[in-house]
Amino acid sequence: MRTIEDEIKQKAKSSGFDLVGITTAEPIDSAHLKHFKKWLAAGRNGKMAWLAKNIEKRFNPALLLPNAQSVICTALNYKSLTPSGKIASYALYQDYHNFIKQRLFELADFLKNQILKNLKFKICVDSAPLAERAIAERAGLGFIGKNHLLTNPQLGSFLLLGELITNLPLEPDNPLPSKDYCKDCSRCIDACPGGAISKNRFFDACKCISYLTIEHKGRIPKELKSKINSHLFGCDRCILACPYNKKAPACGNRDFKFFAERLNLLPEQILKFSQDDFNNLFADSPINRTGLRQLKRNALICAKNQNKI
Ligand code: B12
Repeated sequence: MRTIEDEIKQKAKSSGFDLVGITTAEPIDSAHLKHFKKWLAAGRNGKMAWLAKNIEKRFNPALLLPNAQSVICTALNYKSLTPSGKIASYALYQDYHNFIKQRLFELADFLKNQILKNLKFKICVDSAPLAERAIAERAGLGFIGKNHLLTNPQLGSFLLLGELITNLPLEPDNPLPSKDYCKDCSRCIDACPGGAISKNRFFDACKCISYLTIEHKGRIPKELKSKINSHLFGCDRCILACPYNKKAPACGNRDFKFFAERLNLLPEQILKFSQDDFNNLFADSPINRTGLRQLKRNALICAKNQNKI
């Protein structure tokens, strides 16, 4: 017999998600909170001061939605067959925040109409204070690898996450069997240009090319400029190095729009961009939020690294 949980999963998959799992709204294992507090205290969040707000909420979905009972966790595979090397793969597609949110709203409508009229829900995609990888891990979507990414043994870690917290009680899924999925592999640690990933699992955002090119405003420390190499926006090196991604299938969702014209942008082209050029190319992109000024800052560093100016 088909259960409500089966119907929810089928609905989510038919709207384009590659993975769906359910967990309770109970607090996330306190080891995560402990790790997070230690991480902040060590200043590894760089200038992302917003991460120090709502700490308790981040690890307790019930603080994000009163009377929360369940969390429906989803993942969208965004592996590109043609990675750019200069622009992080996720930014080659349309803005995933809107894409995922829209589909989670549709799922909420479905639940409201079919299952619970009095449905209360909260949608989280990236910006909400919810530890998304930890909750997705508990819902059985994958394990958190040494590269700090939620990794599914079959689909790899080119996965974007989104959650629907609801007051609907649902039967939770089990996490994957507990084992050392990365074993003694250290490819992501070796591949990280800035040395942000280490064996002790203490991620140093200040050394991450993604942080430096996307989140870090203002001047980039001199000693890190060469590490940026030709990365104009974000970095996929720790993902590309992961063996789980070698055999993973590419994104099969044709509705998730891919912009091939973003693949081979040159720093010297970006340096000449007007605001209109920028808007035309990145209107529907996570790059839009970062803005032209910061993209030009990155382009200047890349151009100098390549001795182009
Ligand atoms: C801040 C942030 C960043 C920062 C910091 C990254 C980081 N690793 O924390 C920066 C700007 C650098 C960044 C970069 C990227 N990000 Co980001 N980011 C986030 C955000 C908003 C919060 C992450 C966070 O809480 N960090 C806090 C620290 C403490 O996390 P952590 O050190 O990894 O530790 C956590 C776990 O790994 C685990 N853990 C680690 N060590 C240990 C040890 C013990 C003992 C235990 C129990 C647990 C544990 O517990 C911690 C808490 O859950 C999330 C969205 C969200 N709301 O969750 C997206 C998110 C993690 N990012 C995402 C993506 C796609 C990226 C990039 C790939 C983008 C790119 N290509 O440029 C890179 C990847 C860099 C990397 N290897 O982590 C996706 C990851 C999807 C996935 N498959 O996992 C997320 C989930 C957004 C989304 N909705 O899809 N990101």
